Amino acid sequence: MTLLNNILPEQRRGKLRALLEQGRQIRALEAHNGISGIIVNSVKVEGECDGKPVIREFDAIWESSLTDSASKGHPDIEVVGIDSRLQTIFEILAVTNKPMIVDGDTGGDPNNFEYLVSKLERAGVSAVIIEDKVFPKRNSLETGTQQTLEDPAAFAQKIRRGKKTQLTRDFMIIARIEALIAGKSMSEALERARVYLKAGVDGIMIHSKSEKPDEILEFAKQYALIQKELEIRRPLVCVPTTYNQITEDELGEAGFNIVIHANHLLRSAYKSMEEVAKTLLLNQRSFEADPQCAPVRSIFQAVGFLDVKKKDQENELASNIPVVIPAAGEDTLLKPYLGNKPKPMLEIAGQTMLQRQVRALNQNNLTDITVVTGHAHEAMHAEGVEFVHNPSYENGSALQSFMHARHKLGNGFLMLYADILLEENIIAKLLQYKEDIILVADNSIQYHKAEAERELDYVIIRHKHKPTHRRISFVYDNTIAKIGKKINPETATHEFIGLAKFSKTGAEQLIQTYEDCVRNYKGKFQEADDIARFTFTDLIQEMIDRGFVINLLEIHQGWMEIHRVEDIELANQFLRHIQIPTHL
Ligand code: SPV
Ligand code: MG
Repeated sequence: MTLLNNILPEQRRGKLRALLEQGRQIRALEAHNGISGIIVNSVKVEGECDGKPVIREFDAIWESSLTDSASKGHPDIEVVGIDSRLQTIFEILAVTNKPMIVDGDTGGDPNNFEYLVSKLERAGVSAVIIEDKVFPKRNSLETGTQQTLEDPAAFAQKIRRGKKTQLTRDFMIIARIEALIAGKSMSEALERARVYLKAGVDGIMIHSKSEKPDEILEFAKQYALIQKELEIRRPLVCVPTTYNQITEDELGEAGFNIVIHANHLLRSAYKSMEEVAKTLLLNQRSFEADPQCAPVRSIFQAVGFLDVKKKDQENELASNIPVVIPAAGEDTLLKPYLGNKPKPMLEIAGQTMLQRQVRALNQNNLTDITVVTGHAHEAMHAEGVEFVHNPSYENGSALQSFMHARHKLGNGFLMLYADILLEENIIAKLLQYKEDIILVADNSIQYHKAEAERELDYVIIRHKHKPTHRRISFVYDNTIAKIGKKINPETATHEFIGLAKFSKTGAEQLIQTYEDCVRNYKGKFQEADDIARFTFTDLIQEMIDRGFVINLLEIHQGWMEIHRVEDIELANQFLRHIQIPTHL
């Protein structure tokens, strides 16, 4: 269902009468379900007339008994009950905003008709057309079908009852004359029109199954005289299914105010569906049927799925996306410096690393922060953070520890390594991107040689480019081809900084790949000697190999990794002057 055409019943109901009162000729097309309603509502052709642009579209939706019944696999004999018809009517109303004219069949007996009028008017339908036949009617188009006409006085009484029931002036009741369908004379048809007009009907439909328009044109001529005689102007309606060589303009000139194309979407859909079904049988595959089918994306567009996707992405941006900080492992290099503390508790210029990370996240409205602990977890603390402990952190991989926060990952998340300090604006920039999986990577290794003793998470992007200036830039323009510590530093274009964002879809892809790897692989895996110790970057490389798109947000500096004692001293120097509120 698309919400694009959302409209209230009272806003829609009066549209048909208003258009008619403006003197507009109404072009209506049949709809039998939501998606055909969307087509009637939205299809346009554009052209030019006398140098001026012209747009032609349908003015109203015809909710046909023939096509509603047929789309449910039933004959058009009033066997599809009113509740089922209403269901279709609501379905179409929910996705359209143009006026709807409902084919009310005979309208049932006067009591039934009152209920029908009340329900349709409430729903925002603009008009109902009822035919002067006896319930249960037979469709009008098949020759040789027995057609039993209603007594005109009884039908006029039904019209009066209906008119009394409606609450607004907006709603219209139109009487459909079936005399010509039943083989009766033109004078009987005209006499019926006179009786129904006197009963207060809002318009007349003259139906015919002749292949020539002659009889309805004759009716229209005489109808003009009756209107003159009664000093009223009430719209005249026709359904040119059998006499379809006459144009709307010609019908308009003859006095018809509403032209209904009554069954064409169902008939064309039926033909096309049958052809596609046969093509599939003949070829035992759907490839040959593709040209006969709309692309799936066109359907997604029509029914509003692409809007939903867009809103989901916007919602994700605006929402407090969970952040997971894996911090279970022990840092052996800094052990003498850390003592019994875990690395996130390392103080840099008076604040722990974790406090600094929490502050940078909070400044981006990210408050749902989970830290996975392992080594020295008793010493881990920070306000506003949920801790999840992995007691067996020593036996498994860092990824296994990360998956202890699995309950936070399902709807999308941010992952942040515990040993980096970064400027808040890097997080802000990352939050703006809508890609399913995006890793933040620094391009400064393109300007200086990597230090030999440091093991970096190197990245090679798909389309290597040479940046022309050294200012901080956040130009996201590529996807990752390779990631890992064993990449030749000379060929690396970037360094992964330990910050990544996953949408709901991206998170699903990551988790599924992780679970598949854990279940099905043994021994060496990507760069890991053993799958039991595979890392985040191993998993990302596996995803790349499997064809998932891993995007890259390029930055230039603005972050640092605390890896060696020198890094701590450097960070102290940089951050000493920055005041951080103590409650963080
Ligand atoms: C319908 O579309 O259901 C109609 C028009 O009533 S006709 O089928 O021509 O009777
Ligand atoms: Mg009908």
